[in-house]
Amino acid sequence: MDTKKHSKMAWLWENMKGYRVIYAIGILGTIVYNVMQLTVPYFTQQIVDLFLTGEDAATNIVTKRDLFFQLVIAMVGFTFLRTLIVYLVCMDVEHVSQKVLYRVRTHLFDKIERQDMQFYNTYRTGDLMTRVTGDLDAVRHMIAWVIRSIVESFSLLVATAAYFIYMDWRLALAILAIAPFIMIVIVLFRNQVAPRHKELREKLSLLNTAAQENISGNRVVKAFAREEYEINKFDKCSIEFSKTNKKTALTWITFFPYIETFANLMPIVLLVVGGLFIINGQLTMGEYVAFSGLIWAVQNPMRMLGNIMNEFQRFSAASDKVMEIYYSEPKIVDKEDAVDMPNRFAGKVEFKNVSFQYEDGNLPVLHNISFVANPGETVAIMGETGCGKTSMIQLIPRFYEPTEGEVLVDGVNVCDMKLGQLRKNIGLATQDVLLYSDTIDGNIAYGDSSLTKEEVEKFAKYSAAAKFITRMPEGYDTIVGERGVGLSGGQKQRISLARALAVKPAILILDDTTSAVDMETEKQIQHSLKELDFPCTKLIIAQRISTTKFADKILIIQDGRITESGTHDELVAKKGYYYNLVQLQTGETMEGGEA
Ligand code: DUT
Ligand code: MG
Repeated sequence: MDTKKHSKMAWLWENMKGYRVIYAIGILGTIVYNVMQLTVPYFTQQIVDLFLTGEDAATNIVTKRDLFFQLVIAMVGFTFLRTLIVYLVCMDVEHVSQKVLYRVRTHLFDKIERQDMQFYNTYRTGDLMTRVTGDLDAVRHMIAWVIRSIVESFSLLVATAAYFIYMDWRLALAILAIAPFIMIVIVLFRNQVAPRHKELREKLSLLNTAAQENISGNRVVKAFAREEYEINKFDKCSIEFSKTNKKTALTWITFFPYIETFANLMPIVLLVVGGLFIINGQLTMGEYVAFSGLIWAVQNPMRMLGNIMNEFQRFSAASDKVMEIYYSEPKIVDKEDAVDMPNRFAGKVEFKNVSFQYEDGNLPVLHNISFVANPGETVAIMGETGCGKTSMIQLIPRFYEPTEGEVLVDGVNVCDMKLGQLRKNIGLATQDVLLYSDTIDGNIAYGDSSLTKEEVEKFAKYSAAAKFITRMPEGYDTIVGERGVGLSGGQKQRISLARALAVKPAILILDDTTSAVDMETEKQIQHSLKELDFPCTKLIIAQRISTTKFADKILIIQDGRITESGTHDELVAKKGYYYNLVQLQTGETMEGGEA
């Protein structure tokens, strides 16, 4: 993920495509309304010199009455116009910032959605959530406020400086001589505050992660009565965040007095130097009033710089995080010369000397796995927990790629196929069942939204779910998932099975999908899996002999290696691991029966 190559401002500019012109107009407007600030002191100066303190003030007020009113009306008119421009500029930059926010957010979500499994092992949900919410808002704030404030400060400063120099360059230089000192303080401040913002960003991410994990894992917290512990843990994160926030704010407070002192020196210089100039007759009273009426226009930008710098550093820390995802590329993608397969696969699955290790794991998980599942066959996979069953079947839809060897489907290496084509041909019921907050109907038809109601019901029947669904008050329209009605583990598994079947896959992979259903229901499911009305190769991970007994082939995995393979009868005859398993499971039932 090469964020380094892309500069933040170039990245921002890139995402402003289509809105650059109207943003530029907004920035131009910012310059205009700031330069317009000078008109008020200009008119004041005219009025003071002509009608208040000038030599002919008394006559002027009689003879040039019209000019007096014109000046006053112009002053009021300009103020209104200026307010209108400020309003339009704010609307303009806010509009652009929202458009860019939307664009980047969509892009980020798109990126996150298309990432590999490995990505989800690396990034925590809370951290990703921070990136698409808080961090993105800092980016929006940059467009809507920071850039505009920088332009505002500089245009006001430059315009005032120019006007000062036009009125009296010596007095102007005396006042502006203080500016470089303020700049030095600002640079020192920036060096101190930049790491604070990075730290703040990390702490926020930890806080969000803690909140997210606690909310989604609340059942576990409750089961172990660990509420107190978790509240304390969260509190610690919260205190850390708040401390860092304070530290960041304090950084500004330590620099603020210097800036304030320098800024307040400006009117003093004006008073002393300007006073001397008036006494010497080098400056008119009107000019003095204009100077003093505008001194804030030099002070304010200086004072604002600290705040701007703060916000800029916040943007800087946040955009690093956003850009990391923005430019991230999944490693598992279609090759350029990917093989174009027929829409429906025959369903032959073959592992050839496959070894596999997780990128973040330090030990190989699979060693030299070879087997073939012919179209239409049922292959059962058994083995102790942690032996690598789930890892193995995840190589078929290419969630991960083998470190050695090949996984072939219909004779083609899955790495050479188009991901979309490959995955459309696979129906997968994962070990951890996740149902969406949607109706049961919507969940079953997740992979194929064109499914009719009758078809959904048919697949629910296949997976022995129809009965309990129809018993629910709203049947197939019952909302399930996080905010929906509670379902038992076995009920969820059956909906997940129906969802996998509903895509009528050429290859069906069930990862421990019937572990939570009773024997009777399982028998029904097995029966309907045999009677499916579409051709389908089945790979079934299971722990029960009753599930695997009728498979065409049973693979026993131990420590990532296939140690036994064959039919039920062959493996029983072998008197190895499988035989022991049979003894254990049937023995248990018998003992249970005798007792
Ligand atoms: N493993 C990782 N990273 C992962 C997933 C698993 O390092 O993202 C390790 C843990 C384990 C090994 O791989 O030591 C095999 O895990 P797998 O999930 O394949 O085991 P299983 O056979 O499916 O176990 P179970 O029956 O408990 O589902
Ligand atoms: Mg598993």
